[in-house]
Amino acid sequence: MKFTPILAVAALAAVLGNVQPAQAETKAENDARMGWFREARFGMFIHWGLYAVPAGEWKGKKYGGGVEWLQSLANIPVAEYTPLLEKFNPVKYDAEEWVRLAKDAGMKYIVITTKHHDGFCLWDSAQTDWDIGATPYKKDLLKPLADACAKQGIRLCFYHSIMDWHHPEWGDKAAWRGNAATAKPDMDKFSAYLKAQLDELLAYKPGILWFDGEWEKAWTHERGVDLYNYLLEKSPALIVNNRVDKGRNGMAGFNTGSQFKGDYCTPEQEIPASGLPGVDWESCMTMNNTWGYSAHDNKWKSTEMLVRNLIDIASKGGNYLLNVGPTSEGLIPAPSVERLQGIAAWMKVNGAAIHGTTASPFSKTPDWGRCTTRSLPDGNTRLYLHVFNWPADGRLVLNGLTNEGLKASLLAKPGDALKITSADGSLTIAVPAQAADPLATVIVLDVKGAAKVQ
Ligand code: FHN
Repeated sequence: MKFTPILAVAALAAVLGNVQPAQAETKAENDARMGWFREARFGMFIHWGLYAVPAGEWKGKKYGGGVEWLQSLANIPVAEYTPLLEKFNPVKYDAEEWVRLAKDAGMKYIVITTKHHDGFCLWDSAQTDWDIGATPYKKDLLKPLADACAKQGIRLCFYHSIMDWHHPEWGDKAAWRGNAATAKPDMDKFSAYLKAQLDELLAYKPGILWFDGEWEKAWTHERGVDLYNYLLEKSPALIVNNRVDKGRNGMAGFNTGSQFKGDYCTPEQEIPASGLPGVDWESCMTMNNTWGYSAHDNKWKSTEMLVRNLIDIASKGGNYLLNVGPTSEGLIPAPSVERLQGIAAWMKVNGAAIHGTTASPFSKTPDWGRCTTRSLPDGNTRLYLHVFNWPADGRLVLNGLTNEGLKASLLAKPGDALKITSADGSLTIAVPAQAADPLATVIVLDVKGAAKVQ
């Protein structure tokens, strides 16, 4: 897990202020629009497309990293990549099962790749034949997911790559694409295609449009601003990430200036050292080392690491977007299912310590674990203490917490009160000899008023 040095994040905070809200939107309107996202804290990312067919191998060579990039990694010209259409036939696809897995794991939204960089579309678009309609499967893959999400109360959200290696008018050419022959690509034509496809996708009423592939020079800040405004005009409740524009600072994902559009920042494969007050953000991460399905990438993170990533991110006021890469038959890989079920077991007991919480009041990450916070209707504050390192002496010391402690217990055993003492500007909780959960044991502590930490 890579941490952004605190200074860099602090410097960004100085520049950043707030991520650029929609035009002429009041704080109250922005709070209303972003409310469900902040409450959610946890979502499922799905990278699915033709790249699941070769699954990270091409002409006998295995590729590492994000194998959704295989066309580029293996320099596969469009003409050679196109026959993959014939082999993409997800007959085992069960959208209901996918949504149930996500819901059980405590994920409140699902972001699926409607189109990745290779330009292949998971729905039958009127704008192109380079889509699911040209495969043996033929049927729209997004509609069953939309129906299952609606049925199970999960927000359906769409990833959409701006960069499009298949479209002849995409303005950044690379010889291997085989369509580099377009001498002067017309980005106005490409933008019209992009908007026409997004109009089709808006019909599914997505909660978020998750843009990506904005970094090539063909896409400009001006086009990003225009697209953001176009979408918010059409769908005022929509949330759009900061990759619609050109503001993100690489994988750190935070905007480098308030002129850039986007409703939240998007660190990738990393968790910032601390959140930024007033800035919405979401860390997207894989379970192994690839977004798209790879038949040979078995470097799976442990369930403990995934749960602790979720806790770490929530304690900094961010969301965790955790990825699965389904096979070309439509199955989520077994190791991913196993981890989602492990997360579900922890969330079943501890979900209240994640959903609807806000960042820790401790400016420094405690060495015993992490803290998430909930303001209570009576003006008091509930602290969820996620203990990774259980105190051997039975005393959990919260350095600098100067509030009066009202009550404490294990989240799993609300009826068994734990003794609270305060001295020398710290609050101490007497805890049982053993941790209840090796992944993280949560202690609930209610304190008087707003949390005060020296
Ligand atoms: O190039 C993509 C990559 O394939 C993957 O989709 C990630 C997920 O956020 N985004 C881009 C890399 O930043």
